[in-house]
Amino acid sequence: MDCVIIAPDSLADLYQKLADYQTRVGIATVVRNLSLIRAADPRSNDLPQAVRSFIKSARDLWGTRWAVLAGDHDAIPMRYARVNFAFTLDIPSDAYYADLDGTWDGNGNGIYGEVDDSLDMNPDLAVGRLSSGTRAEAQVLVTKALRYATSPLAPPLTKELILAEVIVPTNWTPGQLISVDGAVQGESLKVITPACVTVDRYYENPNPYPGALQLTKAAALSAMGRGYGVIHHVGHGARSQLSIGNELITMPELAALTNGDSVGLWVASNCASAGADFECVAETVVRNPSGGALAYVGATRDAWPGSDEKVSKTLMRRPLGDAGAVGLFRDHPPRRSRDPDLAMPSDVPHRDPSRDRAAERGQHRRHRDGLRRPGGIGARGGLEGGRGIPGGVHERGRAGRASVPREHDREILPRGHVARQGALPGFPHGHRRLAGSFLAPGLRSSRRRGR
Ligand SMILES: [Ca+2]
Ligand SMILES: [Ca+2]
Ligand SMILES: [Ca+2]
Repeated sequence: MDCVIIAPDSLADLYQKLADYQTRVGIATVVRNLSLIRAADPRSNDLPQAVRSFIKSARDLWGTRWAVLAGDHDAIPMRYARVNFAFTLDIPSDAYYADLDGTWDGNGNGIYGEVDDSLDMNPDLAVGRLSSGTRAEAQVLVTKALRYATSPLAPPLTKELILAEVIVPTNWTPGQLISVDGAVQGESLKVITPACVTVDRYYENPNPYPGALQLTKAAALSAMGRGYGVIHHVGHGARSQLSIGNELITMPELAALTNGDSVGLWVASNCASAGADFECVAETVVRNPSGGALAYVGATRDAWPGSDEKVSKTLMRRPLGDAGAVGLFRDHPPRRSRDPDLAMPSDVPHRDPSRDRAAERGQHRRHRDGLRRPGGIGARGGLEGGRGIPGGVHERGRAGRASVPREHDREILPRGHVARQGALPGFPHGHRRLAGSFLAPGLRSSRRRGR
């Protein structure tokens, strides 16, 4: 069995259509109901463990190469694993289902992903998520995947869109010194596209890059609505927003995209936009019945400019480099997490530890002490996860246990509300943007820019 689709009982019949198609075209695929998987494995401590045991059995007994989690986080939870960073963080990830070595809780204390748990972190099969909460959403995902597989539109396959803003400083205005420009990553993505691909680039700071166009929200939405085979966003992000220069694109705006069958893969180099433990940007665009995205690769929590670029480039080199197109359920060979190219956030070389400890922890404390608001964005542990499967939401990142909203768990504020600026290189995409949101109004910096 090449592929297993694990689905909540209420959605299994819909995903059976996808399995039937896959099987017909030579990728033997089976749908397994969640309740049966759980009932067959009473010794597992919880549902994620039972699902992972099933995937491991499929891999061992059938040689399964792809596993699809065909439900939202509520039905098939991501595993939260612990990250020790400036502070301890528990980050949700589907990498738990892709790395099948050990238990992810080697010391047996119920906390997953600790250093003491000795994770291998090398994916053993490809895992993606078709994040559907309702039958209507599942129907959209199945329909889009089948239409893409059976009658793809040719033009978008050779069109790539790169949207990149200045990352540091977050409040950048023309003329100001730039520490980290997403356009640099944009250019490095451009040069690895195959010769047959036309790349449209919109940069907040386009002047140094011949051929690049001025990034604005209107230009970005218009381009997204035209439809591309691959769309990159390099910048700040949040669960429910994408930052475009000094503007924000919201989920309702993404839900209103009408690019029809001109759908493709979105690759997010931003914070938290695939935070599927909430309603997120990734889910919004793949669930859009009138367009949006076919698939989305992004972070569930913080993303980091350095590691992000390497993850995105690796992803693009494989599907586009050897086949010329992103194929449904295409395999992306595992990549070792200890690869120095994929540094953990704490390994990003140009971070400032003193800032971490003082500023960040202080922010965290303020946040924890009651300035929380519902909704908002997540953070991500920038590390490879399993492999994205077009047609679904894929979450990169290590994972954590308790769903404790941090300061990342809130919306990005428009730039005018950012209290501090001048973040350091290595700061996650979206983090600094949030600083103002958990300062009490009276503490808000006078340096804010009212743009
Ligand atoms: Ca543990
Ligand atoms: Ca492994
Ligand atoms: Ca969700």
